[in-house]
Amino acid sequence: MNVLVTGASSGFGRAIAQEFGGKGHKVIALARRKEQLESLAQEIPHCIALPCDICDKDSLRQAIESLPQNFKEIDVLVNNAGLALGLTSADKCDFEDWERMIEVNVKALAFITRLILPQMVERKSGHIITIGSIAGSYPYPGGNVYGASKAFVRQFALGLRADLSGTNVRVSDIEPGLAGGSEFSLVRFKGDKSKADALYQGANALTPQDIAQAVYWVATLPKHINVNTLEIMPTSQSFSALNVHKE
Ligand code: NDP
Ligand code: 8X3
Repeated sequence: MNVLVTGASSGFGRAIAQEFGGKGHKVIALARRKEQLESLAQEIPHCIALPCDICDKDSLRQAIESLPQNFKEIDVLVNNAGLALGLTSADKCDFEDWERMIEVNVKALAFITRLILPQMVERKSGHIITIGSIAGSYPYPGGNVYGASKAFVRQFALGLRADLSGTNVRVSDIEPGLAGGSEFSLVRFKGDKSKADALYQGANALTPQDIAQAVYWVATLPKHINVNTLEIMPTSQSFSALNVHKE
């Protein structure tokens, strides 16, 4: 299979690229940081590094068009690139953080999907895999726009399923909970490593490899099976009572 992974320079995306690449699939690794992509490409027998900002529509279109002939047919698009910025209450947070999350998690994800889908529909074959989050289903303080963007991802994936009826194109939304081993919290806390590390201390969180294996499983199931949504938490994470504020 030819697998295009967005956000392949770190965390889940890198592990997903390694998982598919290690099993003999051809990987197109997309992210902004070229060096990280090139070091990944050296580990994988058939891998192309595609340095690109997915928010830049023209560059993205050109990058996809520039792919060599044997990488042009995308069998699996893994929409993994995404970020959370801040964990501040909606009345106090930085509006630019909200805009950035919407740009990357919502608009860029929708655009790359729109770019790749026609070739899948034409071939009557393909799989769009989105990386949503439990934050799209369960609200938490400070999750505001991040959670809303992931609710979009979930509903977009389900909506695609409806549109793609009869095309054989599959769509799956993988929804992880707390996962360490990536740059997610470092980005969310704007480089504050001690804050990021503290979140995972003793939590026995999910790892990027856990998510990569789930993505690989979903993508390699027999063609008549479509996993719509797959919610995954570390065993250590569970639900809590709803908050009631008392005077
Ligand atoms: P990382 O920060 O390690 O990875 C994010 C990736 O997205 C990086 O490779 C980054 O690459 C890429 N990216 C960000 N912005 C852009 C852009 N504009 N253009 C291209 N690539 C971009 O975090 P994770 O691996 O943890 O996160 C991956 C996905 O999983 C995200 O969508 C996240 O929301 C989701 N998720 C994470 C969870 C967690 O607890 N870690 C849990 C649930 C979901 P670069 O900077 O080089 O561009
Ligand atoms: C990342 C998981 O719970 O930090 O999407 O929002 S969480």
